Amino acid sequence: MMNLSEGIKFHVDMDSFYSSVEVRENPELKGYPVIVGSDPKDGTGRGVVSTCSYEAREYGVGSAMPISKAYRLCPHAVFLPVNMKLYKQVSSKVMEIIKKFTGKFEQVSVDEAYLDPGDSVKNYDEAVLSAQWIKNEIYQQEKLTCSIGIAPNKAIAKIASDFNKPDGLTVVRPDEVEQFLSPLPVSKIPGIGRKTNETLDKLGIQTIGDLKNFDVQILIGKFGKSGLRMYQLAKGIDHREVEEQNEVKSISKEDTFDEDIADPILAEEIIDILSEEVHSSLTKKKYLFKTVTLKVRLDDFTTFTRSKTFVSYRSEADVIKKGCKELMNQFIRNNGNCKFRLLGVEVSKLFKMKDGQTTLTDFL
Ligand code: TTP
Ligand code: MG
Repeated sequence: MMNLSEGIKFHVDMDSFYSSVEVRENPELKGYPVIVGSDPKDGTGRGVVSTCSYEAREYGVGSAMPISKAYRLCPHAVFLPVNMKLYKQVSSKVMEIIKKFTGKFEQVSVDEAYLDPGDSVKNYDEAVLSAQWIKNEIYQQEKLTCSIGIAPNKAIAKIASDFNKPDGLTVVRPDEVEQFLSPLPVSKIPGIGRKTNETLDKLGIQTIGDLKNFDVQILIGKFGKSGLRMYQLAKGIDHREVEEQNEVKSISKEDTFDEDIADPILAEEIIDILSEEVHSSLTKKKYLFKTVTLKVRLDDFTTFTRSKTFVSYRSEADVIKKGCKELMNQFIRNNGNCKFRLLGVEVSKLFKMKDGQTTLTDFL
């Protein structure tokens, strides 16, 4: 049975993103097959297609295909180089529009994001209105289309946004999950790539319905943990939350040395410098920390981390320095003489100070 308490999730994905931006910038390209990727060099180019317009997709061209093959399939297409700077700028503007929507927002790539509207949307009808509002805003402001999926969880929302591209809006209500998923090919499940698809095919599994009815123990035997995960997704189960990423989880700085460092005094000096750098970034971003972590890589490439957590939030550079030096000396005591190839300093368990708060005293 579906878990109905998961709420409503949205997945927004821009249509043929890079090529749509190019067409917007050069309207004379509208309606033509446009392929964005590396130079085709009259069919001898060795790179790949990044993406292409829906007109080019009719010729069988698609993302990640060798550009030479794309050239063979559609030699009269307009081939354009990747202008990442432009796509990133447009992406930021689009994400700003999506973010305005009430609820939780999680950007997952240059052109897609999840939303959890929380209590601001009471039912699927209201969700549809919100999605139409988002689509409309993006189009009005950026002259670009996107597709949105609305479903009880992230995985189904993502599959739904892809279901009716371009300019689509697909809603999968909880009682429609099974009939929506079952006929789809397993490759529609996020994370199932070509190799997994082939293995599943050999087991006689073509559709998501086939996967759902398969013996989960055999799947676990073949794929381990991801076997269980794909089985759950086939049943429409996905408990992942929409995670807002504006929170910084840690701040760190590390250095790999030209020559391994055996002298503990020198290692301590390096820790002081790294700690100062971490502290400066911490202060700029206005965070307090509770945990300091030392990372070491030895001359044989083995890598260790050692942490120390304080009971209260701290802000001082000296606490980072002293904490990491203690951790290093402890490490040397336990492991004998060490030759360090890399040293790193990290602070985590962060707390963001509010505007106007400048010191720990303000916070306490
Ligand atoms: P996608 O959203 O996967 O593709 P898309 O937006 O071009 O088309 P669709 O309408 O099907 O969503 O990827 C977003 C961008 O990421 C895409 O425009 C180009 C880039 N990309 C690559 O550079 N290489 C790839 O293999 C893929 C899949 C995408
Ligand atoms: Mg896209």
